[in-house]
Amino acid sequence: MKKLALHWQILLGMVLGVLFAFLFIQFDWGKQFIIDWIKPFGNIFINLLKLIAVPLILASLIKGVSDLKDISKLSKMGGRTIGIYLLTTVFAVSIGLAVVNIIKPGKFISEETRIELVGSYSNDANSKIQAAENQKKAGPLQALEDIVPSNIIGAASDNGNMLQVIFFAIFFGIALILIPVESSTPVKAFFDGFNEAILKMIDIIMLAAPFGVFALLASLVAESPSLDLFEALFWYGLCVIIGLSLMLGFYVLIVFIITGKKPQFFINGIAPAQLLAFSTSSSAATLPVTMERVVDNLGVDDEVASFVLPIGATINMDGTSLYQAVAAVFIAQAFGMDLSFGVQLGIIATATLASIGSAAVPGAGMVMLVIVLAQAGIPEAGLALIFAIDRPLDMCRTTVNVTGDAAVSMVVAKSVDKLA
Ligand code: DAS
Repeated sequence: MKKLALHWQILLGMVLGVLFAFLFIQFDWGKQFIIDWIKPFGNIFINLLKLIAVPLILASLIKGVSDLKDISKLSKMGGRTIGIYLLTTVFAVSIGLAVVNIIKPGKFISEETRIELVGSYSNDANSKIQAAENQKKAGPLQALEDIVPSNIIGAASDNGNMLQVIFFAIFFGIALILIPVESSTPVKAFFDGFNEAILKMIDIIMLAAPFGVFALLASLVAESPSLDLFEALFWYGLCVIIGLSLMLGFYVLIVFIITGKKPQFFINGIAPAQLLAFSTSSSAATLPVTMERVVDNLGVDDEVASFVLPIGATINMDGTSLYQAVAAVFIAQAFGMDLSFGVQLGIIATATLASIGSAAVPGAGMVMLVIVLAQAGIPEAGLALIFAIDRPLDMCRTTVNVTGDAAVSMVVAKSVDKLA
């Protein structure tokens, strides 16, 4: 049989996981069997995703920041590009927070299911919820103070403060730019190779995704067969889709207002790249087609496209940042945590940074979600909740990531008079 594309394998794993669990919980030994013999594989899969988060931040941010030294030659376009990318990402996160706070998908989870959830992940959940409570009693500049680590190993440890790792990575990257080229070249070469290896590790981890999803969904059903969890997951998925759709509308509007190009022109121009992004869940794999469509069909000068798009594929992931904000708040709601406005502002910062650090490969947004959860004091155990339906959402958010890159390349081209 022709090998099924990974996302169909994952969707199959989801369905089989649910069916397998509903069948086994008919027997009185079924639930315990799943908890003892199936759930561990789901936890191993989640641990693999958490394992890769810190090395991925270090590799992709150090590489990304130290590569920026080329911008000095293109400072006008470079500064504008990075600035617009940051603005669209912060806007995307804000859209995500608005949608998830209005729809409140977590409210579909019954109280007993919530208690079961906190119970089944108690070691992780309670410590995180307690940490978040402590955070509230902290002084006004505590959040700023917490960003600067006193020990990078401690910062990278399991309960570490992810922003501290990001702080170190950016600081180190800037230092790499400032030291003599003969000194920085071997270090940059090391981190380029390190980055490649980490991306390969994500590829391998994603191969295990169908089995991981099977185990996660089977244990989810076995531990709380109540349908309310699935209803909550449905509304969570809907929040992401609504937010992503609003972002697509935002891009069409921005392109029309700033460049005067009609919506139909933009949509027809970028559609083939969107379809490839949807089916591959990878901005990197789609980049060649995005480049071709933007130059040949959207009128962006080649010099602008070849600068703006590769940076965009790496650091501009508006769909991912929106998804991370929705996922973080949904998990908090599922665990009965009401996030203060301050914590949600923190999510804007960490989701923006996490999406910058996310690699342009399938599942990267999920890996970096660990940062947003850790920073906001939300139990990472919640990943098990949402991973089950992550792949279809990855397909959608990658489509938005690519569309955002194309829209920004047209805006930058227009601003330097290089849009046909
Ligand atoms: N799949 C990633 C991309 O290629 C996005 C994500 O995982 O969130 O853009």
